[in-house]
Amino acid sequence: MIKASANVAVICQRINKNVHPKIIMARRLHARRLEGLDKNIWIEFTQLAADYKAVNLGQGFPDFSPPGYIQEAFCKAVSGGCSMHQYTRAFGHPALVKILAKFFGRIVGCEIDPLEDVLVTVGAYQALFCTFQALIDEGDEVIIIEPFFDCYQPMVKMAGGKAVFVPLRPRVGCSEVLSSGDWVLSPEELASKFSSRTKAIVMNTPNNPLGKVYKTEELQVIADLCIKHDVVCISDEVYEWLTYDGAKHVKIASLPGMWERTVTIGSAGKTFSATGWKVGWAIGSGHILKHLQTIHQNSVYHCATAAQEAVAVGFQREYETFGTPESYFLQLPEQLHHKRKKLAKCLESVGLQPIMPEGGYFMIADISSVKSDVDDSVSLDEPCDYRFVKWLIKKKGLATIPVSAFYSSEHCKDFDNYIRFCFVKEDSTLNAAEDILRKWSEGK
Ligand code: IK2
Repeated sequence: MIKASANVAVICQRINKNVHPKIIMARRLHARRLEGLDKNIWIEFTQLAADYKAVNLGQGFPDFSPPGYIQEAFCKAVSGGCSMHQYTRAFGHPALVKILAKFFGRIVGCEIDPLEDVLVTVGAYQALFCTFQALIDEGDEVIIIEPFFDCYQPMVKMAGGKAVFVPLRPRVGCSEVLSSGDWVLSPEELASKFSSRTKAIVMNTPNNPLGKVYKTEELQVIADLCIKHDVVCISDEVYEWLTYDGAKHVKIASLPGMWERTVTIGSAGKTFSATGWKVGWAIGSGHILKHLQTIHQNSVYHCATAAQEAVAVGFQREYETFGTPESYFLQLPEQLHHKRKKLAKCLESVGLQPIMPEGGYFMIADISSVKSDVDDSVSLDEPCDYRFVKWLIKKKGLATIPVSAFYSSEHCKDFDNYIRFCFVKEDSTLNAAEDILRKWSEGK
């Protein structure tokens, strides 16, 4: 902030030598709602990983290409004539909203109107932003289940809402917690968070960073509370196709009485391993979606046409091959299942106890037995997992993400013994990470 104000002062001095910097700096430039939101783990740790040229198991993006057919679809779209280079329909390219409605209508088990019940956005990020802006008023409470994708909290705050947190906890009596399925919500604790001020609850399945895939019974507890308290459910399902060992992704919108009160959020970036395309969507009943459209038309308005066209082709193909070995929605989890096992084996062998994810492409691991290796050169003011991750990047050349970043300040102290590894990487990247961990372990 000081830096930004100083820059403004310098620029103004250049424009008009008579303007004194202090006069410019006396005015508070930023909106109050931004206070406390300037830090961001992706900005911080992606930069650090790049600065130290670390092997990157940090941020969640594949280091391999999307499937060939969707790359071809993109190239075809780009060379497909004038209309592909111009604005398309503001709330979603017609071909894309049509196939999204058809595809997800089949899964949810209800008719989805492509024009009223679907909004295409700049990645799932913008779908989340539109949802919070559209539904949350000053003073509304939003229940967030921890660990949570970090942007939910600042987005609730920017909308004027108050985040109320409820953590998943390792199941009582579970001596060795080895699976994300052992992390559960206490129905009583969850129920205690609902009040007359509660407007929405945000959940994420399969969960980032834990990998938990909520079972139908667990979703039913949430659904019953939403119906009882007349609350909207915001369900972030960007990893919906990535489940392992028989875990089944269930859409909360498909439970009785939930379609009318759920906004389901998805991402083509995660679905087709093309995170740079930044195509996402929100799907829900038109009486909710129309408010998201209002935010969209007054902010982003249109999303990139060619990328939407390519994603539409991708979904059309997946619709036709659904449930067959040709489907990318089966091929990718199959590929990741092996990478997940490979990473877990490696972590175990160096004393980092992994929690086996049932879904998604992240794995968290307990650092309690190895964290004493961190030297004193890093700030002791920071949580233990932040210190460990920084040390691992700077001293060992391996980038991961601290798990306490996915918790509120009230609970982060209880969960700062874990770090997150991303395994949607080439085997050569995973091998390079394994080499680093092994050398470190042998040198201890
Ligand atoms: N929701 C969840 C749960 C996400 O994980 C993401 C993307 N996360 O990637 C960063 C990381 O965790 O390493 C999003 C939403 C945003 O998706 P999109 O890229 O489509 O905007």
